[in-house]
Amino acid sequence: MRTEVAIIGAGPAGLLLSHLLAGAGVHSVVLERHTRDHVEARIRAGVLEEPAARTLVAAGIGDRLKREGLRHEGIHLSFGGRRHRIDFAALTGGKAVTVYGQHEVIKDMIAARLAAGGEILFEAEAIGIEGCDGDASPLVRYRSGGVGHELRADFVAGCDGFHGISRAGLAPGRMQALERTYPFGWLGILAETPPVSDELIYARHGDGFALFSMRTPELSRLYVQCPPDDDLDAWPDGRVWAALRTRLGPDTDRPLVPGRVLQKGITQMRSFVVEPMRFGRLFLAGDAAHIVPPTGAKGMNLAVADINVLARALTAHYRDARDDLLETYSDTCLGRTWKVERFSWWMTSLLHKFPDAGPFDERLQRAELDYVTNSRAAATTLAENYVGLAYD
Ligand code: RFL
Ligand code: PHB
Repeated sequence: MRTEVAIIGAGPAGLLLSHLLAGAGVHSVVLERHTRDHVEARIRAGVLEEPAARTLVAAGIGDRLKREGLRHEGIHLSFGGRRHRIDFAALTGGKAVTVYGQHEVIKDMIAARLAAGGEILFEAEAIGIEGCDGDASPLVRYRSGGVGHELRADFVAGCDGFHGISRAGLAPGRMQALERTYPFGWLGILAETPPVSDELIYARHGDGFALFSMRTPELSRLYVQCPPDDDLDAWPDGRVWAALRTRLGPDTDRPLVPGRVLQKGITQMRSFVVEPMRFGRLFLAGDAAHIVPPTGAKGMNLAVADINVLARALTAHYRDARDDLLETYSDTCLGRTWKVERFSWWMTSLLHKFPDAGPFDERLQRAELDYVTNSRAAATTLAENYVGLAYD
């Protein structure tokens, strides 16, 4: 099989790329190792920053997002038994974020691609990429239905997430992986319980971090900090609700009412960036190239930002025979990525209980929370990063 751009992975990065390329008349094939049902049911991110939501709307895949997404003009930081609101709209000239589940974005993008005749091959697992460094067309080998296949393309987009194979295709010796791990994880639940607040609550408590988020007026998404290697068995529902009640505290709009838990999982916390994000005709985007801890709600948004740059660069190649944007792809993406890495690390440091923190570190953390909730300058820094730094 032959295409112009071979895309590995049908997550937000891969699907958005195929959609934007199709809009520019560029042919692509998406290879996805899982079934359509599996990728549409994967519960992950929930917050779209302003530039990412604008990208989806401009691409014609934002109708349901505009209808069903919840516009949030602020968040709450909770500590010392009280909530403090960060007013995004007032601090950023009217900007906001949209609460809309990543799996809903995925459903919208898959439906739009298939309706337009786009090629997404489900249960097709890429197993090798060859010949990226040269003028000849690279080759992606994949397995589908127990049989090996080949996909030849002008370019390969590695959108296969943190555990994908694409990153291994970068030039050994000429790439660098930079990483920080954190001494905790997040236990997350999706539960049938009405939101305790109209906006997200990020809570710093002596027992550890907790986050209240939501999906719909009936469905809440809640997280508690847990040891990094904790087992799900250690967290029966009763323990999760008790931890949430303690850490979120009584300062909520409505009391927390335990409801049916629909989904439960543990996420490791990691910051990771690979440099450069390109090797010849292979371009990495999204989690394949970088990971952030979820405290800043940035993972899916970073994927959208990369794809914005990559789609523009590939379109310039095909439409205008210009390769300068492909040449600068990695530098352009890394410049913004590192600012988002900084913000996600900072939010994580601000709100979690670090097992080895002494009284000095705890006083500093508390001072930082006091500062960010009392200084307009500090609150503006948080707000402008949370609603999303502008694209170039
Ligand atoms: P994805 O979504 O991981 O998609 C990669 C796809 O590639 C497929 N794949 C392969 N396909 C073919 N052949 C292979 N060899 C393959 N290997 C892998 C996979 O099956 C998959 O379908 O990466 P992408 O597109 O870069 O998107 C990244 C986002 O999914 C991720 O950053 C976010 O979910 C992170 N994240 C959040 N991001 C936000 O922007 N806002 C949030 O509020 C937010 N909250 C979160 C999060 C992630 C979480 N978890 C579970 C990791 C909350 C959580 C709990
Ligand atoms: C979510 O709704 O899943 C969510 C919200 C904010 C975050 C992380 C996850 O920082």
